[in-house]
Amino acid sequence: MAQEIMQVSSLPPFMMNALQQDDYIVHDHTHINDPGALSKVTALVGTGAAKVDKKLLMLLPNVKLIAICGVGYDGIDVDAAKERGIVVTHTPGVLTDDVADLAFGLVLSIGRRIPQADRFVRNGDWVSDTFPMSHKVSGTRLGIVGMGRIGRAIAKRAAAFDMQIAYTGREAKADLPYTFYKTATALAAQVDYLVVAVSGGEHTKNLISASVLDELGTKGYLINVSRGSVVDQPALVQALKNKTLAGAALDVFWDEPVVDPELRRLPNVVLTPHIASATEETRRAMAALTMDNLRAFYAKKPLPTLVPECQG
Ligand code: 8YV
Repeated sequence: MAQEIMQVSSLPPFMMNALQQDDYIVHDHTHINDPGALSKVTALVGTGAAKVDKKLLMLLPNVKLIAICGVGYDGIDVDAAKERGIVVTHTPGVLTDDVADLAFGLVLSIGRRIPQADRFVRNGDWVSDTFPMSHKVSGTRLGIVGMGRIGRAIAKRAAAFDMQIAYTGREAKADLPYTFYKTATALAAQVDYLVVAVSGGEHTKNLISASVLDELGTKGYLINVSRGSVVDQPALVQALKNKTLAGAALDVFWDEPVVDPELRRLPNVVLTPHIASATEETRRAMAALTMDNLRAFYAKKPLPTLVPECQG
């Protein structure tokens, strides 16, 4: 019998094809017009953008799995899910390198002003003007907020650029040679580039506050590849406008895909549309891992990548 599942965000075409090939009946929660179908749904599937709260789960009495195609699952009320005996899976590991690559690309872009230089040439400004000098990346100081898988992969790249690496997180990691700071504020005071790679959610909301930005200072750059919610965005816009911060390179935003027009107008920013894991290869690997979790669930086998809160 075909299993009925519900998508809780848009899904890439190759994921939809894989679901169809496996004979799942896929409902879309924004278009559900048959209330009878709600009780037939046994699993939810969505990307890191999915929002699943208690209210939605109450409408779905037979859901027992939420399979997220993404490493971040801050949109999912995991406590509410666990209370109802629902397990949550995600896709860690397969996207680590891509996210670290983009983070480092953003470090280079904002420090060396690559997108601005590209616009300068395209606009024909080169014939009459000289592009202003940028700032060094090699040999400078890099701070990482959140030393998980992605933080470590960013550190590896920074080490190849001879950067002095420091970090903050829940605790110091005994196996790492980098300097640990207890708070993001203390770390920000000691670095030129501050890269945010911590997970999103209530516990990290506005962690990069006005005072962290103040410490990073007039020569400091902020790079964010985690979640928009981690940065106090109005404070960031203010700091950039007042030039109390040198610049920011952001892949994630409050209320994305809508991006604050003030931020879009600023010259000292590099903005990308949440593309850190968006390579053909990695998105396919993420979809494949999501399918593995779904298949294991219906085959009553151990789930490959449960979120930490659902392990053990
Ligand atoms: C995408 C992400 O948002 O993995 C994450 O947490 O933010 C991204 O990879 C998305 O989940 C892709 O499906």
